[in-house]
Amino acid sequence: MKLVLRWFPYGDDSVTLENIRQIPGVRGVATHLTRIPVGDVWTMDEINLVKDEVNSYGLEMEVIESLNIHEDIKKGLPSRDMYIDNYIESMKNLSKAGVKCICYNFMPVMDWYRSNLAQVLSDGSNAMAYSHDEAVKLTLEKITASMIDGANNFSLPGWEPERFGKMAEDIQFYQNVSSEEYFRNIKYFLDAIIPAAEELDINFAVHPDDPPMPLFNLPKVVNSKESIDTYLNLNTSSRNGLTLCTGSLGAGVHNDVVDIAKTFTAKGKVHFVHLRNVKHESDTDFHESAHLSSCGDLDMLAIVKALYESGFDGYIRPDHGRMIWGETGRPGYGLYDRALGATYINGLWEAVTKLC
Ligand SMILES: [Mn+2]
Repeated sequence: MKLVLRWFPYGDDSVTLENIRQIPGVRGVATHLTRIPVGDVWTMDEINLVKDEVNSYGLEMEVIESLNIHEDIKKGLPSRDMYIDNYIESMKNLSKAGVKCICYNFMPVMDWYRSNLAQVLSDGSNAMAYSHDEAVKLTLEKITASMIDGANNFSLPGWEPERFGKMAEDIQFYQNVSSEEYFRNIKYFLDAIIPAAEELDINFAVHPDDPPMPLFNLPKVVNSKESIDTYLNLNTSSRNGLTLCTGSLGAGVHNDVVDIAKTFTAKGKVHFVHLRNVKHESDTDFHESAHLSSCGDLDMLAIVKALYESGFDGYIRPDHGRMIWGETGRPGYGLYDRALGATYINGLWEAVTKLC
């Protein structure tokens, strides 16, 4: 496995590459060219600008998170073919730059959501939290306003400002889209890009819905063992794989994350892992906890053991951390708690490789 950390370029991150290179065991970053609008081609010049900066710190840029999918592809509009062509062009350029894994999601309208970006925990730290009862009562305007206000002036991945103006209209659009129709749009996309991924030696890794609970009656995509299976069977190439996000899946009390890790890693379908822990406050409500098993509801050792014993050889990153020691930054993406998470993951990995 290769350990990476998510990092945002163009000075849009409180964490520097100098910080990241000093975390033991971290080999590279998972990054995203945030200044290119969703749907446009990622040019060689833009890719190399970021890659050269990453490489200059002795770090690798083999993972992209995310190469976002234009809403017209998700909606199945005639313009999707042009956006798919652009997507493949970006993949070709990323491959030339040595990228091996692309994480993305197919969630309509909004990539992820929390009702509180800084819930104060009992130890005085704060973390992102979700209350389903609170979320369903909110209007779209209140939701977008709370995400912008809580972002501490950093961009939020998947909440690009150009999307805000169209969100209400997009939500309306999906009220008439059945789950079957939505999955046909996914298959259309996968059947177009997976042959390119095979040719370019790039693994595709879909990120689960985050949170797994439905909001605004939008189609859910990947939020359970069954839906992962359905998604991966839309195109059976090994390139059509999963980002096993333990926190996103673990937020659903119906999910056995150890079993999911075992099942899909054994099938060679897990290309990227986001390791984090969640603590449930009820069946639908949770906050993001420290990575340590005893801080949340997931058995992190059992998950890492399942990955190792099933032959996992992809990328792992610590996922969202809490804000601790007075740090401020992009919610979920501070330095300290993610560095502690990385160190914990290193410890778990060393233990399973030597003892199992
Ligand atoms: Mn994740």
